[in-house]
Amino acid sequence: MDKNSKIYVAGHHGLVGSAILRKLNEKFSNILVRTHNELDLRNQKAVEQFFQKEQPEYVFLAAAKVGGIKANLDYPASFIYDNLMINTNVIHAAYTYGVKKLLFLGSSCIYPRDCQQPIKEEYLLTGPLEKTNEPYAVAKIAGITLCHAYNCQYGTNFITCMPTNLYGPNDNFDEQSSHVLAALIKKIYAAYLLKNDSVVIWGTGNPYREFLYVDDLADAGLFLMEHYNGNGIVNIGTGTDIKIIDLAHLIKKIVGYNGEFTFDRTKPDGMPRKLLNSEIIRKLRWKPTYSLEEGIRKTVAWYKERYSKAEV
Ligand code: GFB
Repeated sequence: MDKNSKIYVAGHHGLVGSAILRKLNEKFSNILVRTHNELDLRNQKAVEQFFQKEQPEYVFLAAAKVGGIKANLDYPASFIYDNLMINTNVIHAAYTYGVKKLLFLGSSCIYPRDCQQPIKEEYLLTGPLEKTNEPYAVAKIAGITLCHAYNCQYGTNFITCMPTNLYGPNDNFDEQSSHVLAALIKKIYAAYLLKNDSVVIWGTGNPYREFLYVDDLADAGLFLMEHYNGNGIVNIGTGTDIKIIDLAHLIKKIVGYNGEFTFDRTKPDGMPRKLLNSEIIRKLRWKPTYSLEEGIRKTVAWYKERYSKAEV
């Protein structure tokens, strides 16, 4: 990619897309974006017309219907339908209109629920998926398979990466539909402001999760777009994970909250662990910049600035 390459960022308002846009704005001057209202990526005709008119050279496919464990349980049909349509329409249009390179962003939930840890890319489809996010995972696996099949049949250059759990500015902080780190920031900060005695943690607090600050993901995505050409999926993680209850205590320390934690065991734990093996991207000489504590401090600062007391 050079400075004037025409680059389309699909999903630029979301956690990942907005981070990729920030990163690209540092180096490139011809970046294309469309809001959901301007272009519904589930509509094949609209996507074809957009690609025909704009002829992007590079595509970052960060658009997706995303959400935490409860959102996946509440809306399984939306998670599989929306993501299948988005992935299929954008990948096919990218082929039809000659996109030079496309980066497809998957998710660590594509791997089998009980596979060996840390998870290597080769473990894909070697066992049953985690039930709580199977529809979403199947749509992401379909997206990976689409990219690989188009590369084989049509000679396209559509690369695929699998980030671990992500967090950072522009995340979804809605208590019901968000992922755990954003949800805990919202709940713990609200309890701090309102001087509540305790904060509820869903499940047992015993699962482990690996968290990558979203600006590191954006840096990795641009790195792969510029330096990686291949049909293998590439994991993007930090290499360390943390127990959910210990994550809650870390956020509690950063926010300055002094209350306690209680557990709502009616909520599911999901995968017991999903620590990625990121050796492939490490061997390509990429590694993350932010520690978990640094990333949480930056996210809490962003959250405090963005959300007044009235909205907590
Ligand atoms: O982040 P999360 O919603 O999704 O939940 P997954 C991670 C763990 O945190 C689960 C626990 O064990 C939750 O029970 N948890 C504790 C909470 N308190 C909370 C809370 O207040 N809110 C939330 N949301 N969780 C997602 C997939 O799985 O991983 C997505 O559902 C995607 O589709 C994403 O793949 C990367 O990490 O379990």
